[in-house]
Amino acid sequence: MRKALLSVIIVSGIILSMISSSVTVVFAFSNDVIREKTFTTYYVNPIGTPSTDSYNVYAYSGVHWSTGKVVTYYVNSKGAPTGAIIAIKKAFETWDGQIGNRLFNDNVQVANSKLVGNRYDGKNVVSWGRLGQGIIAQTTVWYYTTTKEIVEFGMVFNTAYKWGIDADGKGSTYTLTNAFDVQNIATHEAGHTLMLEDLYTQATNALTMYGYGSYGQTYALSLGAGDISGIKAVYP
Ligand SMILES: [Ca+2]
Ligand SMILES: [Ca+2]
Ligand SMILES: [Zn+2]
Repeated sequence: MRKALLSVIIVSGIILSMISSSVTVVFAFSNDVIREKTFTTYYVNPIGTPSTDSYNVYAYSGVHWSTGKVVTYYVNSKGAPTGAIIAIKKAFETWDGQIGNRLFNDNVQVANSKLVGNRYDGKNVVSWGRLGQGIIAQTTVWYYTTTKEIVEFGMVFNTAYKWGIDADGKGSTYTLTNAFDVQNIATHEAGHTLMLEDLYTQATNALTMYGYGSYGQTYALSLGAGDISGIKAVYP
């Protein structure tokens, strides 16, 4: 188990966040070992005007879905706003559209209320549930350490926060206050299911893989230059 903790204090006074990542060995199966990696998205106050989304940088772990794999996932919308399933699908398909729509199954499975997004149970599940303070969402990926192939993912959105759907679905006329747009955050989390990693520098704050989210944020709906370079590099 590896843990990295980094405290970030932004001196203008309001933001105090903590980044942590952990890798856990789940179990050994035949000659390979499955590991679990969880990505956590933390709340920050709005960043103001974002930088350009033409910034071309990404971070990639080396872990990936196997060639030819079609990934089917379930959405448990209990606790989610109306329209969440469509918003989740749009988030995944925003990435899929960059690689010829070959990875994520267009037919989203509607999950029963017992399926949750943080369990290694043979199903890729997106759900809403209670997470810790300051955490917007968490995505977990299970993968083989030897082949670096992904076995399963899960995603949980924190019900401690309000969630909504951007009125026009584009992000240009955001109307929600004190709520996170489902598609905006889901597009970031979907990037983690591809094993793209968080970016934290100020210059990357308009990219989808920027590691923080804030109320009213909608620019992660569309991919920036670095995001597109990332998925095309991982899934050429
Ligand atoms: Ca698709
Ligand atoms: Ca699961
Ligand atoms: Zn993230």
